[in-house]
Amino acid sequence: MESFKLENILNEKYNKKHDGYLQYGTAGFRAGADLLDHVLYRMGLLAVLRSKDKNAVIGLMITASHNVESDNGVKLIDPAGEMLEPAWEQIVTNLANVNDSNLISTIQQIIKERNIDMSVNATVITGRDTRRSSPALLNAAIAGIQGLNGTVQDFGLITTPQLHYLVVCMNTNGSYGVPTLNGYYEKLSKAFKHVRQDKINNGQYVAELQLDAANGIGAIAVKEFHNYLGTSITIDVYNDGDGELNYLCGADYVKVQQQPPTNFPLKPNVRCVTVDGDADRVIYFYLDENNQFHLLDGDRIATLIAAYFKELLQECQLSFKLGLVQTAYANGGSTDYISNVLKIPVACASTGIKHLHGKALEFDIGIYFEANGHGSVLFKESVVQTIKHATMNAQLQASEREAASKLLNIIDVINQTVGDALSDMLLVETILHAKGWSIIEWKKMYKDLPNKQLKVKVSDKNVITTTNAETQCLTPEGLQHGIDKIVSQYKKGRSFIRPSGTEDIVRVYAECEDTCDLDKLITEVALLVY
Ligand code: NG1
Ligand code: ZN
Repeated sequence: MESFKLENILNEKYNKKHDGYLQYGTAGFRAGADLLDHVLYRMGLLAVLRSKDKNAVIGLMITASHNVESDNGVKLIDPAGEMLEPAWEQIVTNLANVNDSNLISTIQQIIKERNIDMSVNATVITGRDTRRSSPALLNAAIAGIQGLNGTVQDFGLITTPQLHYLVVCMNTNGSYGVPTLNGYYEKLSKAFKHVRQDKINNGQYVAELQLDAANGIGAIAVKEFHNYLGTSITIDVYNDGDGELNYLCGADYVKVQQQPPTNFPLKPNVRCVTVDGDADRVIYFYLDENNQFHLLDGDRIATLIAAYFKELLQECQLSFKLGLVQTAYANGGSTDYISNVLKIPVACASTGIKHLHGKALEFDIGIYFEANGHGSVLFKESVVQTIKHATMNAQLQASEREAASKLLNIIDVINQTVGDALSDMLLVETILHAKGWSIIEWKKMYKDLPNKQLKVKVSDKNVITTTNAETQCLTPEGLQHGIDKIVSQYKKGRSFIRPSGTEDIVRVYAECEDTCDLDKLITEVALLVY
């Protein structure tokens, strides 16, 4: 492309108005919404380049997920629904931070270095969460996309996982699903209803649950789901948009604070579920008859799925490499149960869905979940074909074919393109229904070690670097030695420190056998960086 055409991309409205440095982190750019106008504009430009580079549809999602309402963010979705390729993260970070006077030359450099054919058509599909700042940021992104002559298709208010689904459907000519929101709701709910058939309740399982939507997009999506799910399940929605986004509610709040959301009626032993601001994380919880709060997080969800899939595979006499991927935040109780009781291999990945997703692909059936409730299950195409054959294999017994058919339908309940709170919720409901379990039976599977997370504000979080899937600190010197010394004094003690990729803080995690020791352990470790 000649440089005179590139001059079109100069747009005063979206000039950079501050000097702060922004980094494309674990989940794209996140910052105060007022700092992001030029970033969104430039991400629009970049999404066009990426689309041309891959000759495929790229997604651009405007959200800051679980962050406060005043923050916002953007992430790009690559053609197969995965997070932006790591090699491009530095390119994106650089583009977001250059001065306006260097914008054209930076774009030229990207085109040259990546050898991008500018004659290829570019399509970018966009979506946004319910933040007040999102529409203006969307306009900035659209201006950027159109500035480089890209085609935009805006899906408006949608959940992050819905945009991932749409990107994949579009890039696979519909073979993964119909590339519309209707297609998404239809695919998941049809499979969900098919597995439970007309039997709504089963054993201890009652098809009713209460959902905390974090005052975010999840409320809109669940209400839409109602139209497709019919009477198969009743979901009462709270924090459905009247209050402030993520404030004293939502999956992150419930998980980190280990307490129920506000504005939420609690009845003993009723199954409750909470999602985050862009509906990609899901956590279950309940209050027992003694008013004790119980949390069933991503580790519990992963364990439930793994145990059930193992059971189904045995029932249909199929043998695949089934594995589970966690992060260092996974409770030691869950890891122990999965590897030593279920005897399913467990891998540990760095925080951030792209790391878990990548590792899960190494298994035939890879289940991955962050403890915070973000996760999915991935099936190799050859596995799906084998299961399909088993459903029609006359040499198998009827019960074996039935188990295969159940498995096949369950695959369609799952949004394999990324962790999806609502799809994961339907999957959990499907499994609890099949087992005839209430939330209490589910909770009994294993015992969590008492655990806690703290956020510590430090002057420069990046002085802390880590290794071994973030379980150990490399720098500053002596920090890891300090952690080891403290941890060795606690039974089943484990603790680690890492800089957050989404907030300007350092996270401290600790677990140990005795609840009474927990505060002391985590405080001692936190003091090492305070
Ligand atoms: P950071 O801020 O890097 O810890 C958090 C979550 C991640 C992931 C991202 C993206 C924890 C401890 N960390 O990342 O798991 O979900 O946000 O939303 O929950
Ligand atoms: Zn989220």
